[in-house]
Amino acid sequence: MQIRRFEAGNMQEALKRVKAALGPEALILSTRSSRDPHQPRRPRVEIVAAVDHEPHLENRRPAVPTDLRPRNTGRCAVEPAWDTGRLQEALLASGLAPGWVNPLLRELQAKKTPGAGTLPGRVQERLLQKFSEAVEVTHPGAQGKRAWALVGPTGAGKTTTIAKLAAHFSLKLAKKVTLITVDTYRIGAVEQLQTYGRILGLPLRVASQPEELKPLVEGLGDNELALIDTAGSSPRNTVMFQELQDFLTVSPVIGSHLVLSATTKESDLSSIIARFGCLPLESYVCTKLDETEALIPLFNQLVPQRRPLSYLTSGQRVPEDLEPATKSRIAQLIIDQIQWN
Ligand SMILES: Nc1nc2c(ncn2[C@@H]2O[C@H](COP(=O)(O)OP(=O)(O)OP(=O)(O)O)[C@@H](O)[C@H]2O)c(=O)[nH]1
Ligand SMILES: [Mg+2]
Repeated sequence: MQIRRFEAGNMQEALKRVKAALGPEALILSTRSSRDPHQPRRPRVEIVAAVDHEPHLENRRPAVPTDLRPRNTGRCAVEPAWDTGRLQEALLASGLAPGWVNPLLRELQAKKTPGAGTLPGRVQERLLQKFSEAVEVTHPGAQGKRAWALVGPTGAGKTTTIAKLAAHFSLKLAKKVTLITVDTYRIGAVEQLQTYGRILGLPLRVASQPEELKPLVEGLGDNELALIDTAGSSPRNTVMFQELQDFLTVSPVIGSHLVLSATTKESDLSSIIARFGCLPLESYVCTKLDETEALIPLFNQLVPQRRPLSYLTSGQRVPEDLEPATKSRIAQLIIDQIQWN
């Protein structure tokens, strides 16, 4: 196997260099964005790629792979067909993690689709199917626990999502919902949830110690649901994190759901997920999908690892801007992020 490093000013250019040097079968092992050390204002992309044979490109294949050349049908110019190399380029340039793209392409290649001559519409259809299969979703309302705690970093949208869920379950599904907050840190946190409780006509309980939370959740009946609001925790705040863990492990009735904002940058998402991963997490709630055009960082962190998504939120309106996560919806959101040219 030959492994090489390539650098360029942007992803497209770096991928072009990989293809020129190693050929279309090159496997992308990693991608990294940084700054030019001599001109810090200039972005730089670094790709590490490999091939498991010696590339003899000039002998083996033409500069432009034949199946990418527009076909002469005798009628008019047709769209260039797609091969796996071009597809890999589009997926990586859109930000999908190489560790996700390469196995996906191998699967598609094994099934001989998309192959030479495949048109973009057909490629998208196949990808939609593949992404749908890859996405894990869960519906905690159907089989889950009776008390749900929403955890996550500060400002991720925990309290707002609790209000949306409370409205959904009490008004639409006639569940008896109790709001509980253990967030006694932030000034105004209790009042924020209290306001929602008043509007929705739901009781609010405050638990300032884990022992106070235990009886509140263990007495819940069949048609009852408790939604527990927690204080935003930074992955670096060890003391606060330990306290949160004490609350959430006080009863097996409690299931925890990690709230992640789509506006968080990928490296932060990764450390948040690692930190909160020590809690018994049942699902991931994705918020603020309306606030960014770049959803790939979030899906990079959730889909390839088969982390189950439960709800998506895309706006501040309570209860409208909440939807249960479905495989097809998420697959479509991923497809919509891909830059096809
Ligand atoms: N645009 C948009 N804003 C949202 C969404 N969800 C929540 N917000 C807003 O994000 C802000 C923070 O939301 P909160 O629900 O208070 O967040 P939190 O996680 O409870 O914050 P802390 O309790 O301080 O940790 C509020 O202004 C919400 O209206 C969403 O899906 N889209
Ligand atoms: Mg809050």
